[in-house]
Amino acid sequence: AAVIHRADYQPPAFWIDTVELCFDLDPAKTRVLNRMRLRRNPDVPVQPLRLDGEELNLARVLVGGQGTSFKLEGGQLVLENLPEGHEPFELEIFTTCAPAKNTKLMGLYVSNDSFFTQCEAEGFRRITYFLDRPDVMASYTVLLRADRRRYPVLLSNGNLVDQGELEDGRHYAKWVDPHRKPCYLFALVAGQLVCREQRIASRSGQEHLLQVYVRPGDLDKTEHAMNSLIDSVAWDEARFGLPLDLERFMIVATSDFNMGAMENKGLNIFNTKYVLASQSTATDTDYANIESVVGHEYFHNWTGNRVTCRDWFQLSLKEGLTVFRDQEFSQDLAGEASARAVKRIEDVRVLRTAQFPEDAGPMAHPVRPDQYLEINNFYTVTVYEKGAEVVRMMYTLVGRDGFRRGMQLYFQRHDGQAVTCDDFAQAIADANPGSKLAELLPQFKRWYSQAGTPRVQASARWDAAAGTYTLTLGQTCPPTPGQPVKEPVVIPVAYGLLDDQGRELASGLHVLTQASETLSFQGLQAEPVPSLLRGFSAPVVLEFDYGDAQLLALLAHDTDPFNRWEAAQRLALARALRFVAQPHEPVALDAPFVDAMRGILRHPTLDAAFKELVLTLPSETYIAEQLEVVDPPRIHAVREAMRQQLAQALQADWEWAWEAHQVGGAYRPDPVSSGRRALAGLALTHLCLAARASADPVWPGKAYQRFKDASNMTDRFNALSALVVSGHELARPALQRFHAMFKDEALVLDKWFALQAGAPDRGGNVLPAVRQLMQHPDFNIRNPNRARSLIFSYCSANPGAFHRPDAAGYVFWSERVMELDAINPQVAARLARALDRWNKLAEPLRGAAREAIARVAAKPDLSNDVREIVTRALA
Ligand code: B3K
Ligand code: ZN
Repeated sequence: AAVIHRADYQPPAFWIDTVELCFDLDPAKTRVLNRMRLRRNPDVPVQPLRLDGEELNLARVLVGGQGTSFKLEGGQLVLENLPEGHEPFELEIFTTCAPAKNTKLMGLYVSNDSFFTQCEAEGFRRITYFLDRPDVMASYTVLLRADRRRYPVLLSNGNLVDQGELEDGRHYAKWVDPHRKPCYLFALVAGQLVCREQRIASRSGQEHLLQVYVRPGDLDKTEHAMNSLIDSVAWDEARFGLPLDLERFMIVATSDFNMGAMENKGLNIFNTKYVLASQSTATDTDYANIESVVGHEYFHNWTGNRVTCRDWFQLSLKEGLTVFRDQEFSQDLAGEASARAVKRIEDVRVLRTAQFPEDAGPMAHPVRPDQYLEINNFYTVTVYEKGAEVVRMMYTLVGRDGFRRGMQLYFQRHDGQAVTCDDFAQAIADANPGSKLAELLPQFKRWYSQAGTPRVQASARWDAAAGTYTLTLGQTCPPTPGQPVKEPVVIPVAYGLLDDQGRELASGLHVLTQASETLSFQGLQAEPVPSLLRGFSAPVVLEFDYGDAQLLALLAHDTDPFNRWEAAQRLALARALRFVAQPHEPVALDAPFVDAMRGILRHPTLDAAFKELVLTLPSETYIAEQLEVVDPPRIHAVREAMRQQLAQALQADWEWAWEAHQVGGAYRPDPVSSGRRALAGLALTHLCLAARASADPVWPGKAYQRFKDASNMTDRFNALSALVVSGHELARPALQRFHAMFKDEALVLDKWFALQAGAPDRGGNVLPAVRQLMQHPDFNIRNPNRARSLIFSYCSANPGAFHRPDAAGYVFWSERVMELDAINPQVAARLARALDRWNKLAEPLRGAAREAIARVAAKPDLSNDVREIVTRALA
């Protein structure tokens, strides 16, 4: 297979106007008749038609009803003797495929006796021969035929126009999608499903039918997903003037799914993890994730489906923008400013712990990549989350109303088209003449073309005699693979200056464009404290040599909640880095830091959710990113020791926090209640940790009691987790009991596996436990959720346990990557990325990790997916 380059884009040689698909669904052998109307693209030189296909059995090809000659070349079906001229002609292709054998979960596959499809990015070619590229948009008519008893529900995109009985206990359903679409948005579902439905009216009075389909027995877990969908429809109409354009909008849940969910036109297919919720099985975080993923897929209906991508290099056109939209949706639903800030902090935490490392490692790529071997490897945090930050910077530069105008112009210009990231940026800029974005557009667009996280170096000078404060802001960006030299980008820096009483002396937005710029402030009485990059106004690393006193002042007074949290992170990070660098000194937290933490925990007015974020130490991954050479077990030991000290030093405060944040009444996953439960949970963990030191059984006993009596999964799981994290002996019976209680709840069992695989390592005990859990009757490596819950939780989310000096973690990793690659290359390639940062590891880990990657790379029959990851890692 060859590397694909963005610069090689060519428009298609043919257009496909209409597609009629007829399916005879059978798990072993499904027959697909594909009747298309095509015509030559007049803008392209005359050439053969090359249709993509994969793992298909070809039975017949007819052109205009007549047999024709064809070739199969490298998987493609090549037709040379097609009618000349530009008149449309009819092409019929008859193929079969084997959905029951489809373990890759791309194309048409079977899960729990039902049929599902996944076509993005290039799965449609596993269903029929086609121009499998997003710039070919066609009108679809779909006829589904299947056994009535086994597959009573038959769904596809658009409107149901006909249904009825056939011979031999079979039945049929015919669907017509009123909207043209690229084939990656095609979907079908067939099986024994039940649905919750709701009729709604839009602002204009238009009626719509919303449906959420699940397996019988799961209906009582669909209320939250339905409510999230209703909220999404209303939000997009209110905030962006974008209405639902379909009579019927369906969501279907499946437990075998490679990712979170898929925005197929009118027929979204979801991982059960992002649909099913009840208070007894789902945590507050699950509820929040469902809301955001339901929103995300729904918002794709405009940003992705109505306007789609010209080619897959433009993926962030729809993904970055849609993540930005789902983030705004969740913030708007959260309501108050403080709850919005909590969501912003959570989003930035994801960006910095997952995207920054990606941008600094072997897989670094621009938001709009330039090349790929396997496009599925580029559904990344860079394309999604950094892409969303790029959209957010545009939003910051043109303002809320300006951004809405820009979106309107984007749809006016491009509705029904397949376009590029440039087209989007141009529309936002053109709708805002005179804005900084319009003025700086070519430079701004470097955010799309340059990989790597820019660093902003800030320094300050205080001239007491003149009362002048001067800030110098510089920017640099480290080289990334294939991009040795970087140009300056446009960096919106939101800032404020505080006096020593915490009063705000100045605030504003500085748009940094040069390698170095100076700002000065006159007439000040005393040296101010700078609050820089408020709200995380750009996806950069801010380097400023803050002193403790300044950070403590920001933590106490900043009006920007993001920077208040950030001040605490910086205080904790500075300490963690110091301890990591001094392996022979004891890890001892200083009183000012502990007192500041106590001050936040006991603060009379701050939200519980915000307190929980401030009192959570920076993650091991984030600490590791600050270092040139990384020893993950050492970082783990330092972070654990810091947490242990906070547990003991603040014991009375944690006790107060636990008591004061109990939530009574009916369960509600709203931001206030969730925040209280989160803080109480954090308190309980610290109390169990403190009990470890004193051997006092009271708090572990209380945790066990709470674990047994909890009336919701959040409290129950937090209590269980407190026992596991503190390593208390009650963890074992609690885990057993938890399994017995939820043995029939797949999503809860995933939590059970994940908790054990992610537990703090004590003398190397986690890997043997993981190996043993691989033998558990409930483990199944073919189910992506289950594989992720056990294998990924260990390899990707538990650095202290994974990076063992004996390299046994790496051996386990290489075995699993190769085992999974034979089943499901997409999942295998994700796992392969667990060793992305091997080059930074301290010896002997570094050498051992390299060897493990080389072992995988040496396997002869690797998928493109895994090959691309390991090749880049070793480059
Ligand atoms: N667009 C899909 C992701 C498809 C992934 C293909 N490997 C889900 C989403 O981003 O909404
Ligand atoms: Zn998306």
